Amino acid sequence: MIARSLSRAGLLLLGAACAAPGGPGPIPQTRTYYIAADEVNWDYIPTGLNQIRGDSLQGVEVLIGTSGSDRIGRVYRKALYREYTDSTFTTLKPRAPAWEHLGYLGPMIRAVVGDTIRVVFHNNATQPYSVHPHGVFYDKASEGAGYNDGSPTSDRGDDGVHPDSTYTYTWTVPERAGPTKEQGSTAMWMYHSHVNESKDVNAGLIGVMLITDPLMAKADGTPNDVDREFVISFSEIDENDSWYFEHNINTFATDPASVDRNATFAELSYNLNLRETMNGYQYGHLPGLTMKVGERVRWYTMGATNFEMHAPHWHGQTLTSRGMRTDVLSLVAMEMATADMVPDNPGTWMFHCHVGFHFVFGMGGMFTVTE
Ligand SMILES: [Cu+2]
Repeated sequence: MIARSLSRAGLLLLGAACAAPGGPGPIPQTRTYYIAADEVNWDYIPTGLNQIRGDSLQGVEVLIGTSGSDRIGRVYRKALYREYTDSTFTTLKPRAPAWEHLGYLGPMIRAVVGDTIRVVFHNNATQPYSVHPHGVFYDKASEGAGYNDGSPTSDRGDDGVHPDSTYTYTWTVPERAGPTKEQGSTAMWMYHSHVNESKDVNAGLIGVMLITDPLMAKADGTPNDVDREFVISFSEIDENDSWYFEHNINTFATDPASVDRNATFAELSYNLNLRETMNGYQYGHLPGLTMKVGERVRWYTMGATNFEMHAPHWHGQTLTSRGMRTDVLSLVAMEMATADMVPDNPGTWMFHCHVGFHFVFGMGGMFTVTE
């Protein structure tokens, strides 16, 4: 506790030395986010086409992208974290165009080392859900996961928030939640529901946090050495293991009785519900990846919670990551990897998972670099 207080005091001193005139600079603050779990229908392939080829779906893509007597198709009921303007949870906060690409991911939670994050969580869904963060500092009343840890009842309200209920999670952001010197100005973490970790995340409840070094933070908390940030989750979403699997069969398959609910991982009918996505989009539908030549672009990537093994690959440019020049990263389950790019090659370029099966099953997108 003493160490945390000292580091906070140190940050305040540094903030006083570095803050821009009139600006709050890195002076610690509490950042409050109003986030609900909402049940919505999600379309993995909004145009129904393969946008990478610029052509109709073909072969197995047709089975993935269209419903039928014994299959669900491209639309599924999901539970997603969505941001609201205040504690009444009546007005959705519009997503800024720069973050349109987040897709099915929850709202971006941003903070600076020294800040406190408050997430006022309202459960609009039909299932108990929680908000469990990675990286930041939490006590047992804000962990968002319940297990045999000896917590008293008073510390268990966070474990699973019941439908139509609200709970406030409080997380502090000490230095160990921020970037190391080698990482640069920002660190990436995630948050997700952890009542039934696998079913909750496959239902869609996952999002990302970005933590900035206070010495490199602008007044709004964004890093001062980056022009454009993109967050891409290479998510294998196992709809067979979502809370809404039965609902989706009964709603979207035209002959629900004919659906094989007990298919194994080795069977095609199982794999049709294993959505290989980037932020919940398949076959080139991830929107908003636009940037200019010469901009300092930071890419945050991560895997999801299944049998993940991904190889994000950018065409046409190179990046630096972990001190190495590369154009391919590697991700296992819930792993996070960051890379910096200064685009020098204008055009529209493919950006996809290099695992062959994943790419065939839809894990591909494109980004555009303009002059
Ligand atoms: Cu992959």
